[in-house]
Amino acid sequence: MKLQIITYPDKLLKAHSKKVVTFDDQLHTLLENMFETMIESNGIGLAAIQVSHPVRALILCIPDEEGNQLKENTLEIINPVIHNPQGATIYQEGCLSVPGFYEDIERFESLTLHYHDRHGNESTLEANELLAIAIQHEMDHLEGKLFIERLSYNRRKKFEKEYKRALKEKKYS
Ligand code: QAP
Ligand code: CO
Repeated sequence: MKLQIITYPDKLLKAHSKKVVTFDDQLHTLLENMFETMIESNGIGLAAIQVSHPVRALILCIPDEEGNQLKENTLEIINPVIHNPQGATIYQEGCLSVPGFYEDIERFESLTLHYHDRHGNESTLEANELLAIAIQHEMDHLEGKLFIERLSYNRRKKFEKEYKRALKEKKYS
């Protein structure tokens, strides 16, 4: 089932997501619905809060060399914690909750992630490049933070102006 993605400036996006404590069918259904929602919306990452569920769960599906997003390549990440973040890299980010807007954001270049899978089993992964960037972007959502909050004062002002105009024109609704 495709879920509705909430968009900026919806205040729920500012909520702090709570730890997942029960790894049950309800969580699995949420993850399935998030996958369908992300793929149908042409996204590579989605946090549960973006579909109005303030729990520490996110999914990522980085396209392969041919640009295909395979379900078996999807990462389901619950209660993540970043270890050993290193380096810096800049990437032009977007967000399904901020449609039509993209800006350069600086992130750590590599990191180790500790997390749980959908069954509650502990897992670890080493990430760099786009995966590392996507993890940091999605983990910001768990703290109620959007990438636009990482823009400089002037770029943020430019964003607010452009975004408000787009909303008025009802380009996205
Ligand atoms: C987060 O973002 C991300 O504005 C995932 O009209 C971004 O999937 C991770 C999207 C950059 C790593 C690097 C945005 C789709 C998708 C839009 C997305 C839009 C349609 C964003
Ligand atoms: Co986002």
